[in-house]
Amino acid sequence: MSTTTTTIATTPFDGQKPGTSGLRKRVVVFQKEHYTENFIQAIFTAMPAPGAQGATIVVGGDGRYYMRDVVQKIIRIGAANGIARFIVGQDGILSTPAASALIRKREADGGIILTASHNPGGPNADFGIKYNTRNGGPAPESVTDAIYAATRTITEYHQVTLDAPVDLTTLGCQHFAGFDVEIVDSVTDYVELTKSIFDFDLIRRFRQQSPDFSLLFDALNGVTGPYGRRIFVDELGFPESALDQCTPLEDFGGCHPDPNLTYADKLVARVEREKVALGAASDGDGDRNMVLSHDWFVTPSDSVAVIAHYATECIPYFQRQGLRGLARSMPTSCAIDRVAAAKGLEIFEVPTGWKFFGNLMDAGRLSICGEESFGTGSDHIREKDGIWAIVAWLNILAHVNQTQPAASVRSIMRDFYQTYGRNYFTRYDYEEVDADGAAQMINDLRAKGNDLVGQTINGFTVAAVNDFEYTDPIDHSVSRNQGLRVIFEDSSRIIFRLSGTGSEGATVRIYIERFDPVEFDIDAQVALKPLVDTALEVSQLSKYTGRNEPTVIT
Ligand code: G16
Repeated sequence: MSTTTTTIATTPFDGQKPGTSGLRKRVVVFQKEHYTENFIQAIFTAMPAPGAQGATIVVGGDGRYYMRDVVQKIIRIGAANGIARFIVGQDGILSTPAASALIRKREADGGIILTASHNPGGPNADFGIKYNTRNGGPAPESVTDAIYAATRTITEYHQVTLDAPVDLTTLGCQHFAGFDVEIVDSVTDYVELTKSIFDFDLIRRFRQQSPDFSLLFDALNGVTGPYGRRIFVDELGFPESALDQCTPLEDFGGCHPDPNLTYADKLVARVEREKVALGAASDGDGDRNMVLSHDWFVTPSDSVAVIAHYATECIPYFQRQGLRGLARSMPTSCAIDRVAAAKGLEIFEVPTGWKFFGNLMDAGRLSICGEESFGTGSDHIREKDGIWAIVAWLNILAHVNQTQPAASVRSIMRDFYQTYGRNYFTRYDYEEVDADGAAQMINDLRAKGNDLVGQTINGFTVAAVNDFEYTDPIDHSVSRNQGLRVIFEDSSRIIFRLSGTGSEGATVRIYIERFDPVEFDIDAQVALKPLVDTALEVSQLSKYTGRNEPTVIT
């Protein structure tokens, strides 16, 4: 099919700086004339060497409103910038982990993932564009900085003109003058990869031998519905009733597709009412996960630590290659550190953002990592992987039940605490507060940091106050101001951070952690109440933000 290339004059937009994970804004912002085109052009301008000419890229997203329009724009602008091959999920659909897996499997030069992750979708909600590099992971800051710089100086973008939109529904390769578009099944490669990691036979046997064991997977109307159906129902044999909200919708059915106790309230209620043994959810684009049972909520910080604890005992992928090292984001609880110490493994503490794990994985020093923000994963890909974490729990449950019949999520957690002690953890989010007030609060806290040292507040004596700074052990890049930490003499911590993924105002996050070596059964909110009060007192949060209650507690 013949094409012509046109060049369109444009001017820069303010604020096209990628955040924690790509550029996220309201759909109406992306719909402004030239706004999306500018950002896409900036990605191709800034693509790491050898650049866009002749490159292969993977394109797909979570199915949210406006995604299919943007897939067409990427193909037109990408082709005009020299992209030779676009590998696109059918109908534009690829979960974030599936996109990462595809970039790696096909040895593509990179990928563009269209998602605002757990943020709501629809004409009045959010959209997002994220660039991943050839390792399959989110672009590091050096690349996102280059993209941002390109958005600041852009004067024109290039696009090919096509007679009709590219057909995104028919599998196979379409040839155009100078480039190809290959439409691939969105699910198959990912399912094959997952089967190669876990012991599907063991899980099937466990399911057959444990008729009382029930699974409920809620995709929150996000992208993972078809992935969940293929894995949990077709492959593992769970009944169709084990699935809920598994049809991807452009607006996620009006829900907030974020797997936590607040936004996945339908799942939480059903798990309690129906006495479900393993309840699980993933977010809009499939990289986050939540795991719970009718009598226990597994914090993400605990979840990754438990998976690391059992990995080489029962998960074939880790039995084959061993554990190279473990890691967590800084605000994530230190439970995984205890596993690393017991196993004699390296442990890394990185800033919030999955992109910080990539270099360590590429260097062969990191196998399993996680974040308190419901992200869990391993070096099988370079994104966090919601379904991976859920299948990991099924694999562990199946394994432990071989020697302890009727072992449950709760009993596994109890055993874990008995071995390592319990890191109580909670996070308070104050969403969409006034950005200036939030920034002022952090600045003032930073300024009075040293004065706090030595003070005793609510019985906790401050040992140190500092801004987290990270030097990447592989490329030695430095990331500063990654969260303000108040550390107490008993090793309890309070961390203040502004989210990098919101689309309006600012979101303040307060992370609170306390270790208890012997008491495991206190309700986390009760165990942490004195520290929460301390955090609110130290920060004067309500004075700066006008908020008395958090939007979300996890
Ligand atoms: C993204 C990043 C995660 C990060 C999370 C929260 O997740 O990939 O690494 O932990 O945001 O970031 P923040 O606290 O800055 O909002 P996702 O699922 O939104 O891509």
